Amino acid sequence: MELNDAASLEDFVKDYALEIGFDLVGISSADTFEDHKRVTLQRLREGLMDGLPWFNQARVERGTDPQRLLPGARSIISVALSYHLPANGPPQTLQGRVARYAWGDDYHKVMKKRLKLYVRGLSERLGRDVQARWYVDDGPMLDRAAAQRAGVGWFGKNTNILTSSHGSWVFLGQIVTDLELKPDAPLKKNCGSCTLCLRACPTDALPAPYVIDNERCISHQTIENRGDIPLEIRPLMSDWVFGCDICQDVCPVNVKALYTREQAFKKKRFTTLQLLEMLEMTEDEFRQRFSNSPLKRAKLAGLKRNACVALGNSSDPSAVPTLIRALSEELPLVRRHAAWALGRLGGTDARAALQRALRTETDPPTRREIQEALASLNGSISITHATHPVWAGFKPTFPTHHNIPS
Ligand code: B12
Ligand code: SF4
Ligand code: SF4
Repeated sequence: MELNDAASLEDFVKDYALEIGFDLVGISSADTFEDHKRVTLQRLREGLMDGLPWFNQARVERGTDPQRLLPGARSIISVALSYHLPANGPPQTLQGRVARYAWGDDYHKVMKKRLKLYVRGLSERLGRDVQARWYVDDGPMLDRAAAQRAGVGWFGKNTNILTSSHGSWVFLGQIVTDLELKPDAPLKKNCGSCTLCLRACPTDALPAPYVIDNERCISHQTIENRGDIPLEIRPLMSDWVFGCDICQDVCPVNVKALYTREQAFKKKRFTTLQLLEMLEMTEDEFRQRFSNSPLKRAKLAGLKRNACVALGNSSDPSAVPTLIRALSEELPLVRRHAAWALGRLGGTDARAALQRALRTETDPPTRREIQEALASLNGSISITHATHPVWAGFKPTFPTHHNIPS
């Protein structure tokens, strides 16, 4: 695509983005995102973004002001790239489920490489040094607010950006640039009276339309949380070990979403994880296996912790021997979640192993977790959720499915 072939500069910019491999593109002004800043700062104050220490006021203020990202910014080009692939059948027993966005290569690398090529191509084709900053996910911009303003898609009640052609199965990227471009209009679409996602979320992480309570979201717990998963969330996580797709799987807009054309996402490298293998993985193996995958974000300790939770939810007693070995894991975080899982699976071997572990365990929170697992095996709970260190301070506003005797 050359400038001379296009009817306008805007058409050229958009056609070239599609030619280089993005699925959708739109343009918006470089004005500040005043409304989104206000809403986001309010969410921060209400504690709805708790658990993400890096997502703070300074970041939001900077990310919603394009002039602070690129002095002299005139426009924002928003792109979307699909990662949608046909669904797999339900996972086998002892497998954990991975959210679709992480099935292939690391999208940050894929998108940023392409955005860099795109900006370089723009400069070459326009015969001038185009000033630009580009962001995908880990930048300070509110990617969804930019995509919405550029008409790439509209906000769904599950907080994701929905697109007409590719549903919500898209990654979003932004280029803040000094190119003066006529903006596109936001789409006049919305969810109407549908509330399927709000009702499908197993942890009530969507307390109202367009609102997410970060700490209740399985995606947060399995990926971003570096500590213990709250006790009441664990049984609700089912077999999700990295991310969660439930509120997108039920979305009617996604029914006819086109599939990705991107080779890096077509590979289906990690649609599931073998839970027992995960629990015995070494740091070296982890680095080798996940170096170019979004899964590395959870770190080995996080994936082992998540594997314990999924095994605890599996009702499969064949997991017991591996979980018993995990009681001697180096990391107390993993030992604690292994103890919880053994308390859920039960059986004489699990009980004996928990009793043995209690004799040697020195880490106080882990000791308490073992005691609680033993108590739940005995049909009574020695430490109440309110006083449990993991549980204390957590907002107990939705029903718990933990093993509390009636
Ligand atoms: C923090 C974060 C998370 C957190 C918090 C999620 C959240 N909703 O904020 C957690 C870890 C839970 C998470 C999970 C996921 N994430 Co995430 N995440 C982000 C990140 C880094 C920041 C999001 C943010 O700014 N949140 C602040 C809150 C306040 O924003 P918000 O919930 O979108 O609220 C806005 C709207 O509700 C709107 N609004 C408010 N009131 C109203 C009223 C009306 C009527 C309307 C229309 C709108 C509206 O204004 C708010 C401010 O913009 C972005 C990348 C980025 N830099 O933007 C990716 C990003 C949002 N995540 C992404 C993905 C793919 C996911 C997951 C699907 C991954 C998975 N499968 O597990 C899940 C989806 C969970 C969900 N239902 O949202 C994609 C989303 C792509 C898309 N199609 O929308 C992004 C954009 C990354 C990217 N560049 O591709 N994520
Ligand atoms: S990703 Fe899962 S846990 Fe998070 S809001 Fe959607 S359905 Fe709920
Ligand atoms: S499931 Fe329904 S309410 Fe939720 S995002 Fe999709 S269309 Fe909107």
